[in-house]
Amino acid sequence: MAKKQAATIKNKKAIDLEKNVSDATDQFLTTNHGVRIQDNQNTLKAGERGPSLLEDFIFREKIFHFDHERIPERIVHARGSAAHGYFQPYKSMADLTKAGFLSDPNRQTPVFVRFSTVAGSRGSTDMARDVRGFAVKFYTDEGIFDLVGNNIPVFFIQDSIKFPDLIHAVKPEPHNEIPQAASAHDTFWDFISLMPESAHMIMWAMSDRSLPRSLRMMEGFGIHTYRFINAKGVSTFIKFHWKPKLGVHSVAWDEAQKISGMDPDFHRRDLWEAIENGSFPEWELGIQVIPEKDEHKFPFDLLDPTKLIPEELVPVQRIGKMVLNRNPDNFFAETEQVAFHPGHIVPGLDFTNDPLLQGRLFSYTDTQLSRLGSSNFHEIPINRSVAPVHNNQRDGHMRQTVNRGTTSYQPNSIGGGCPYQAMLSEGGFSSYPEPIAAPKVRARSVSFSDHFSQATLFFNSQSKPEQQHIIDALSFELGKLTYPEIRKRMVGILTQIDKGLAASVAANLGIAVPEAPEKPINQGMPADADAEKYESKKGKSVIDKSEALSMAGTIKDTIATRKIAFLVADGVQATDVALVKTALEKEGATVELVAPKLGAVATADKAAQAVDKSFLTTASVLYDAVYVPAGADSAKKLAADPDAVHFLNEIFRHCKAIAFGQGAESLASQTYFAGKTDEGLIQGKDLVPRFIKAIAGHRVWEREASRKVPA
Ligand code: HDD
Repeated sequence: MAKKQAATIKNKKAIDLEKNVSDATDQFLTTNHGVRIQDNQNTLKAGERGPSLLEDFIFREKIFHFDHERIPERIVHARGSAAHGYFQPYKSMADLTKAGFLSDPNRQTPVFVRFSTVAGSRGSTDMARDVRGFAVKFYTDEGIFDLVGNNIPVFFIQDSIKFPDLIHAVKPEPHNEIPQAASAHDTFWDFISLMPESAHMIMWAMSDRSLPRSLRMMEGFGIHTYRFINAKGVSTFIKFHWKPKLGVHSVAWDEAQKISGMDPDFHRRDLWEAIENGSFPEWELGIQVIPEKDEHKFPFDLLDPTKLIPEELVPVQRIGKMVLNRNPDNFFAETEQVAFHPGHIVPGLDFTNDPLLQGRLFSYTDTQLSRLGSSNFHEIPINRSVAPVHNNQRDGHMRQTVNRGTTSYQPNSIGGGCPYQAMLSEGGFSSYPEPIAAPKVRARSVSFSDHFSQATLFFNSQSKPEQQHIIDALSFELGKLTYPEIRKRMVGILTQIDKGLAASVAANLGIAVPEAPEKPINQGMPADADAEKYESKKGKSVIDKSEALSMAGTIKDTIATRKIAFLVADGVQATDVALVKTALEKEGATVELVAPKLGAVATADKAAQAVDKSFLTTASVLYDAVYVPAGADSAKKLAADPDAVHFLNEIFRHCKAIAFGQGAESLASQTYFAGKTDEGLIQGKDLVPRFIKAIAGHRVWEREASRKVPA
């Protein structure tokens, strides 16, 4: 059913891409020039045992192509996974923007979305502690719009001239290329400890937001303030949000590290499988709307990308939904060659002067040239606009378009003046005429200098377990450093965010809390600057807490797409397996039977019950919950199997739901959580509904406070 549904939703872009699809079914093997190949097993030789001959054009072409198969990976966001889908607005937004794709609730706009990690190479683990990229390409009728965001609403730096420094600091260190896909090393924290403007972002990056359970369970953010422009030319400031229908959920750090070993493709596989199973991931597009007159109403600057607008001050309006319903046909052609650019916008949208956004507008075109190798990268099928493209740009490497006619200049009379400019009423893009009268300076506005109040707001808004995870993450990362002075300097920065946080991290690091942060703490100032002016300050946040910043209150009413392990051995009760499995699957979860070995187990009534995985080929960290089905014999066998006991201890340690069918409770006595109770440990009456509720609740994080068990 899933495939069929995906096929019927195939959209315009899919049809467009199909022009380039190659399907070898029932076809001869040929050279790139169409010559049928008779022998693809042997090179041409002078005699069966003789040397190869230079004239072997078939071999030469094949090896030539192979030798050039790789293109440079992205400098950042190299590791990614993507999917096709569509976006549809709930209602017309014409009062705020003239963008066509937001004006008609009946219009579906094709999208291609690429999720990514930032620091790691193309082959690195999905489960690194890292920010996730969330880049959406809208193939609108008026041209391409790319919303190139992240799963965190703020950024490390305020000015894009610092981007190469930030990335050099976080990437593996240059002398030994260690560590891969990790920020827990000297150069990153050296840089961060000297850049107080990173304080807010660091709180997010050290929180569980950087360990998503699934790409489908992440929020997305446009980060910068953008503009909507309506047909009358009125501009309104906008912040973009993506809100996942399944809620925002994360894994535990210990779990993340183990997943990296068990299944480094964890997120990629999860996204792929969900779409193949017809459980199409969905997000709602949200906007925060700030009228021009309110630009200076906030105690922070709307142009500062290290700040967010708390939802309590400006609520997020949900204006449409995005559904991902089709996996790419070919990873390289689509996911690797897709080229995003914040500068791809359409009429009805415009930029602000956020200095990070302004730098990005310059950077991304450059990257496409060095990565894809040609100024014609827009002609690669995945990058092509569905709106017609006509201009006087010509030629270049790998040009695909065959332009007809004799004119490639404007004005011309020979070509009838074509292509001609579009008037505003004909959909021509014109930039918002923002008045600017200013001296040319290299400087930053003092309105950017409060680096701590929103970091504190974020920390204060977290639940107790979330706060503990931030303390643990900072203790882990700073604990990996080899320069004690960087640790100390970093703890000094933490004192500006929260004294308790600084004290807890310092205690874990075995150092004293510095009396005052190092001065001058902002190394980001120009050489001969007025130090006072550039000093980081802590302003006052308008609110003390913002619920939207915590994941504690996220959607917890569904177990759709959750993966549940059933531990089984000989003697398991088949009726109980079937009953609980059916109940969970009815709610959209998937169930896998895990046994000591592959094949089948013998049920209590001597039938064969096929199993999906063995303890050798899977692990608890790849599941959201575990059920031990009824059957005293099965439970007894599992109790004697160290792998089964480890499975249970580990899933307990990671705070997931555990349920025991009738007669299987005895297995708990072999575990480290024997005799314990909490809402995630379930047996007895109303088992199924209680189990479902516990899985939907995601984790019993409170368990960690008192009951960490060895696993
Ligand atoms: Fe960037 C890629 C997101 C700041 C320069 N960026 C890239 C991707 C995402 C972001 C999601 C991957 C897109 C894909 O999947 O292909 N970048 C951000 C966000 C930023 C940000 C949310 C801050 C708010 N980036 C940023 C700055 C610069 C760049 C300040 C440079 C001045 N980013 C790049 C790049 C990349 C890129 C080097 C690498 C690959 C690419 O562009 O296509 O040009």
